[in-house]
Amino acid sequence: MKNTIFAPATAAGKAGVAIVRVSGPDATAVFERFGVRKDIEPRKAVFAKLKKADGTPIDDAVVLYFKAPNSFTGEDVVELQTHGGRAVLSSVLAELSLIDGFRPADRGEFTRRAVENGKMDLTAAEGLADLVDAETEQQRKQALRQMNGDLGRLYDGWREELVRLLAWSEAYIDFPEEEIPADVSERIRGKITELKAAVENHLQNGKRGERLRDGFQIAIVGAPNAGKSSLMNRLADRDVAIVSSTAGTTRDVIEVRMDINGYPVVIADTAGLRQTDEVIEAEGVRRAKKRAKEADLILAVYDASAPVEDSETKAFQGGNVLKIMNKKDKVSDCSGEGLWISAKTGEGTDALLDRIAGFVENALSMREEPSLTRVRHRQSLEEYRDYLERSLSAPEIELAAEDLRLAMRALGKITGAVRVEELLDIIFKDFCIGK
Ligand SMILES: Nc1nc2c(ncn2[C@@H]2O[C@H](COP(=O)(O)OP(=O)(O)O)[C@@H](O)[C@H]2O)c(=O)[nH]1
Ligand SMILES: [Mg+2]
Repeated sequence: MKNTIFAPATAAGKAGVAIVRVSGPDATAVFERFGVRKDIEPRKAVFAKLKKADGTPIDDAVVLYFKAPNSFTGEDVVELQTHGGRAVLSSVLAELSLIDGFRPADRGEFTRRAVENGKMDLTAAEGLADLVDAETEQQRKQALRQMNGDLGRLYDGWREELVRLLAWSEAYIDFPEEEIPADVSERIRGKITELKAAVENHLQNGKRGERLRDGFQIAIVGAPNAGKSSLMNRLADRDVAIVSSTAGTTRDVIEVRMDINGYPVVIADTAGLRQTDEVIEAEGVRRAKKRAKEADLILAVYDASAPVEDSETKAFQGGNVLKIMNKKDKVSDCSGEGLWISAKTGEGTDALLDRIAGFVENALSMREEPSLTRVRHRQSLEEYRDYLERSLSAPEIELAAEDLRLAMRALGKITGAVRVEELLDIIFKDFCIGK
């Protein structure tokens, strides 16, 4: 018999109302324990005076009952909405832990039960976790979409197609001479080729979903004293990095998270690029270069007033590099190539922000088809694609069919149709308690 689990569903701390959620076969034992009348109708808010077993009052509360299977977890669920004081909450939790078969919920356990009871697939559960974590508007939209099953439906569609292809293959294997059209093997191959093209396309635009979850990465690079830290502070609108005329001040990578038009952006200020014998600074330069290599967008900052050419920064070229001429206020001729700004006065930084927003939007904006959002999706999808590919070059139809079965398994791992317990443990560890 399964335990009945309980946990606060609201964040810890003082608040107007706190919600404690109980789910499991014995959830309705709560009524008796707290001296609430037992004939509570499902889905109806009921006012109740919660009492301890010895009859002393705990708090006035609103009680909600969701009868299985019509609840979030698919089990009997009881919600106690009490006042949000710490003492009230700990008193309710202490009382719950005394009920037979009751125990505190693990991280994500409510959602895990919902998945196990077929209330949602794994991608939807992940979408729900992302929705709780969403910090920007676009992250929220993507998470909501995934929670509502868009991604799961896409993969289910592919799975159904595979089931059909497998059935055809098997008929072909079992009755090679009977009334199966001669071109069936060609038709199967054609369909597999289509599926493969679809997943390849999906994998390509997939980085967008992962980036929207983790943030678009921008690295500010340039020579010492070019004004990188000043620019970082300008963009973040606060003093995050130390600005100084002493070259080599910034040594480690300093990050700020920003919301640009609803998109999450991580801006990194880095150590100035120059040859140096100083060990710590050299490490800083190494980290700066590494960060730039991983970035989605590089802001290459030049000191427009400097008399010498900056060849280290010039090494950064390409479609994801924005050339920025800083210290505009110090020079009279601003006609050269690049975006001219003054990190000191703020001139030109609005235009720069617009340019950045353009890059971010182009990289992260939502497409018609939902995007994969996690490395684990990518890994399974690559596996799936490889099996499709292998089945196309299989020497016999029996082997091709086996590859299709393996491809189906790889897809099933993403949605949870194929259950891998360790995988579930990893996924739900990222959840909060009470979700
Ligand atoms: N006149 C002027 N000085 C600037 C500008 N941006 C930065 N500085 C100055 O240049 C020096 C180095 O700035 P900092 O941001 O620390 O450069 P970093 O080494 O590239 O991070 C400081 O003295 C800043 O005040 C600017 O746009 N105009
Ligand atoms: Mg600096």
